[in-house]
Amino acid sequence: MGALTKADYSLDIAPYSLEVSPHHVIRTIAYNGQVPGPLLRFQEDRLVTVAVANHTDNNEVVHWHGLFLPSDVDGATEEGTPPIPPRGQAHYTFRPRPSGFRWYHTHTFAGGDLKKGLYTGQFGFLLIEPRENRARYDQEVFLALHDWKASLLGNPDGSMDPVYEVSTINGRMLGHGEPLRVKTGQRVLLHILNSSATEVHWITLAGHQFRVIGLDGNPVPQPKSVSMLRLSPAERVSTLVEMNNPGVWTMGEVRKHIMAAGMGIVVEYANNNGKPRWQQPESLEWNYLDFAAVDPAPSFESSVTEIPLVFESKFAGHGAMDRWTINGKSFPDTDVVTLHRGQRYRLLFKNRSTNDHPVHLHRHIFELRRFSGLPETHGIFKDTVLVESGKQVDVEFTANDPGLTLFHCHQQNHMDEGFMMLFRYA
Ligand SMILES: [Cu+2]
Repeated sequence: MGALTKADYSLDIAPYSLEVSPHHVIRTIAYNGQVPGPLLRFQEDRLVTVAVANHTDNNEVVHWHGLFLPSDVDGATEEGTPPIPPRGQAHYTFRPRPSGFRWYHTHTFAGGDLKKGLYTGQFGFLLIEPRENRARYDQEVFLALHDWKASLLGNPDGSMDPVYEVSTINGRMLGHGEPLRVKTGQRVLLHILNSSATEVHWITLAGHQFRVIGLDGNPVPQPKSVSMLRLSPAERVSTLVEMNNPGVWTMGEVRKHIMAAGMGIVVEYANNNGKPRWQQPESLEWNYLDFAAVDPAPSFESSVTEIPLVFESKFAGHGAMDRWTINGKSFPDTDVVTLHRGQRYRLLFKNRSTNDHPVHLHRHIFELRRFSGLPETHGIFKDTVLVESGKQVDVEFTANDPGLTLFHCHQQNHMDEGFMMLFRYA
């Protein structure tokens, strides 16, 4: 490998022992011997090269989540990105865009091996700096929610799902990481990522409100203060917190057993000490539409091509994980949807299963347009949306990035069990 220029980054994928607490060391795989991996800051549209070395015994690939990249560097082998063989190397060279809070992670198959894929520590924050900074803040903090030590647990119907022993924020259990140190009067910009392989998380900061300014790294039209955030796998929330309640507080998972498993972080004001205080949020509501544009949504246009996508599960036998289908077929046998460049599409996500699904479209950003039983909405742009059990969510995007494009549920066990399909451009 040639010498790297100063603007470049390198990632080493290798086995790593993560000390989540003095009593818990987790054998996993990480980038550059740290969890999360290094924070990558890219300038929008400025060519960058990331050199990746794979020191493991398995094929790897790095996906740049939320970016508009050519299929051969996007980081999904299904789109044609070459895998990085064991002990091999790859260079990813691209112009990062759009600006915003993105992330990078492995995009490999795990199947029944719950120590592979997104069950590992292979994830990191990626910030694409805009030409002008919009948010004003005193401190910028990146937090990743993750779950560890997965095993399969039987459901009443005999099918299996992963459950976890340990949950962390930035690779540490509550009380075992550095506290988040703040000062009275500060405005702290929190960029929160759910990097869990399969779990949705609900987060609150005792004594404080979150002013949500971005979803999946994209500014929302109507920032609003809430007492609790919900993040499904792969989702990000960017939020400003006014540090106006001096003390020592806990930020963490609203569900007691998940916080007990470690998902929390102490927020400590300067010159304060003592036991961190915790309180349940006033409201346990989360609704994407709280942040939508307030002016009436443009009505559904007939020039938009609708693509209905029906999600269903198939019982695969006692002791097995369910199989998943889109329009009746499992990957790699799912239909390939043909897109025409410049055309506007409306994806109709119809969830006819008993699970919620965080579905993700590669290489594009879509606009939330309608949730079951509600009027049209607009102004919220995302790359991942949680489609709740039994519900329908409609999103729109313009086909403007030719190349093979993967669409899948971001829950590792669901994508592994067939919940994946490809779009191609005509
Ligand atoms: Cu799913």
